[in-house]
Amino acid sequence: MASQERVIVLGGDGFCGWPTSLRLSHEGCDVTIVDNLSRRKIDVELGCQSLTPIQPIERRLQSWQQLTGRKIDYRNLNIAEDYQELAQLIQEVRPKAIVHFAEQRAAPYSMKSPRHKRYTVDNNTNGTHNVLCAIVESGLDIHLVHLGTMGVYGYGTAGLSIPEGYLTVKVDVNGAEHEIEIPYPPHPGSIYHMTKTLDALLFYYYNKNDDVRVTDLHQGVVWGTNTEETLLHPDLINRFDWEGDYGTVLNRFLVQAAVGHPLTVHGSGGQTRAFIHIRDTVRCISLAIQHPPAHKERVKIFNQATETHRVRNLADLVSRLTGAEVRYYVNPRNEAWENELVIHNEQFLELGLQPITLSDGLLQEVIEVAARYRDRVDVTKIIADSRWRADIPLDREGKAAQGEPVIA
Ligand code: NAD
Ligand code: USQ
Repeated sequence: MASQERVIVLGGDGFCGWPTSLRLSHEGCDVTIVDNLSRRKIDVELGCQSLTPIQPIERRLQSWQQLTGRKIDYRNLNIAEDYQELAQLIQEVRPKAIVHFAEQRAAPYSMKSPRHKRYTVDNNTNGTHNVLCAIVESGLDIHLVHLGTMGVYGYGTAGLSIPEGYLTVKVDVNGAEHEIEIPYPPHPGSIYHMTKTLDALLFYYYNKNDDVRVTDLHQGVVWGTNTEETLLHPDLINRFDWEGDYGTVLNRFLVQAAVGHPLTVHGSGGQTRAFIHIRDTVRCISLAIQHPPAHKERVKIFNQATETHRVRNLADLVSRLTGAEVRYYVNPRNEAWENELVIHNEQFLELGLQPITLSDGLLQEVIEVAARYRDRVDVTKIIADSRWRADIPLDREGKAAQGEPVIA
């Protein structure tokens, strides 16, 4: 990364945004974080806290400066509401790139109630639109790097290897066969995932109409917690979600094992998902900033995931490593009982990413972090109680038999 490049990181206080901000600063960028701290407020709403004791943003930034001599600026703005302030900030900073993490990112939280559904759509869609609109208003040549999700594709339901954003299809025009590339058909599985498909349409439009250069990173489930930079000092520790709404599956299983809770497999555990370690997340974002699309190039889409795993296999792996009991729960979600998932991810590999995988020993690191902070876990908040439909029974005991769907 060329030094002194200015980058704005929207959502830079969050799980992916914080280590990314540190990495970009370490690489020599002048980083400005924008975050309204909504994620910290949602912790209060849910009565939970990060497994790891995260420090207030001011202290995080002060420690980073003391340790490295590098200053990161911070603005508390709601990008979905404070349009004028956001537009002014962009004019002031004149960034080369904006990295956009600032969305409500939990599928279960987005399905909790009408209020949560509406908040997720308002926050995510308005936020993304405001950023695009402010980039155009600024008249500056800014590359927008957005964190999307593998979930926009619907996890391999078509039975093919999922391409990086665009699908080649054959169409019959007056008896002659033509090959065209279309955006992969959206197939979201929650209100949250749906907002990412709406984002994609906003990117398509602003790219076509205003030539805004956009990279959309279709990221898989992130696991792990530490990066090289967050390990420098306890004040820089990254957040670690484990409860029923925000905790993602592998990190949750590792925390459950640490506190002696059965591993909460939803349904048969036949769901296959794509995964990436947080250290690869920060590497990928740095690579994406260094390789922007050209002018007039369509939205560049990367599949930001390094391997795929079936949920019950992850549970078995964690059980083998820790001795935890694996238990099958009624799936609170409306999702395929079993699915295969094969993905293309060559673009980042061609740019030099050397993927971290589950076999690289970093599971042990997460097991140690979970053991160190297990006293901060409220076990009553472990079960996911957000249901996709009112007719799905809430299962707090985990008595669902594997192979017997409770809801078809
Ligand atoms: P997070 O909730 O930890 O971080 C998001 C940050 O954005 C929070 O600090 C929050 O306060 C801030 N924010 C939200 N709305 C805002 C607004 N309107 N204005 C200003 N700040 C706002 O989430 P994360 O895990 O870091 O995820 C970041 C992005 O990566 C999300 O867009 C998510 O969809 C995507 N992603 C995450 C994962 C994962 O497993 N964590 C996987 C794939 C994609
Ligand atoms: N699951 C369990 N038990 C649990 C938790 C989850 O069996 O205790 C299952 C879920 O039912 C689902 C799978 O594990 O089938 C993944 O769930 P998750 O909570 O780990 O991930 P998800 O809801 O898909 O969302 C996460 C992030 C989101 C991101 C997405 C990437 O929260 O921001 O977009 O991963 S992806 O899954 O590729 O769409």
